[in-house]
Amino acid sequence: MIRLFRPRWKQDRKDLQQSVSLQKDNIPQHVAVIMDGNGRWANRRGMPRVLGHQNGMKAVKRTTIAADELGIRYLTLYAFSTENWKRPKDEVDYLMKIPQEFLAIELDELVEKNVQVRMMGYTDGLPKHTIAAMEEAVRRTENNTGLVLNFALNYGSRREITDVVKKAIDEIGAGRFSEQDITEDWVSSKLMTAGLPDPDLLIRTGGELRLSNFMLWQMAYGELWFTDVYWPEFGREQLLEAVAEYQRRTRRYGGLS
Ligand code: V07
Repeated sequence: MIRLFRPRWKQDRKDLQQSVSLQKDNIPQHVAVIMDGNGRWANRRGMPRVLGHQNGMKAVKRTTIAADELGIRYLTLYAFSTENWKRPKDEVDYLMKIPQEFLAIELDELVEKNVQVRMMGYTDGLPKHTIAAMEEAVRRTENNTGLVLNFALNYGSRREITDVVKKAIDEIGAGRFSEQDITEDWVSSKLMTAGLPDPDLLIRTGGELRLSNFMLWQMAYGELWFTDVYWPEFGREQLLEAVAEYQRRTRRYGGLS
């Protein structure tokens, strides 16, 4: 049992006094996060939306460090969906600069902390500078053996699954494959998450209760945890709370415990 106390400056607040107790042997291996509520967080403060994204970047940093400390092995963050192109051009342009900005500040530390950076998503439509920055991060960390930090960028689950269907048809058409070869494991091995275990826990911040086209296949049995907290406010405490709740749930995979 590890006992993680609230920071000292919060200990005089009655409502925050309880500590979070976690079982060390039941930490979710793979946690996925829909980082929602950045724009609304900024609006609330009368700030431009981009400042919400800017502060969202800081939450990415905090959450990565906390996940690493907790012993989470894989952290997948939904940074940009295939639907986000519908946003105003200025905002999209700004979002596309974030990977570069984030990595300029954080990559050295990620390398040093033995974090392996990964990407999943479609490169079409992404600016060259964004792709180049991400490729550099992947290359510089590919031999790292610690936390896998997987960014979902221009990712959409239906498109991902549709691509696997097309691939199956190709394989059969080319005579390399018969229908019986198309198993669940085969499908999993052709998804963008190939090589990663399915998420054990999905966190969505910002109050919406939807999957929004994120890891539909992979989340067949994963636990869901929703919070009203906006992403820029998310950090170690909220992650601990989510993991504590995860540990309270019995996972039966459709069978009996
Ligand atoms: C983005 C900050 C977090 C809240 C969600 C929207 C805004 C980190 C990345 C990132 C992506 C790839 C990479 C390194 C960092 C990022 C986008 C948006 C597009 F290699 N945060 N973040 N990418 N936001």
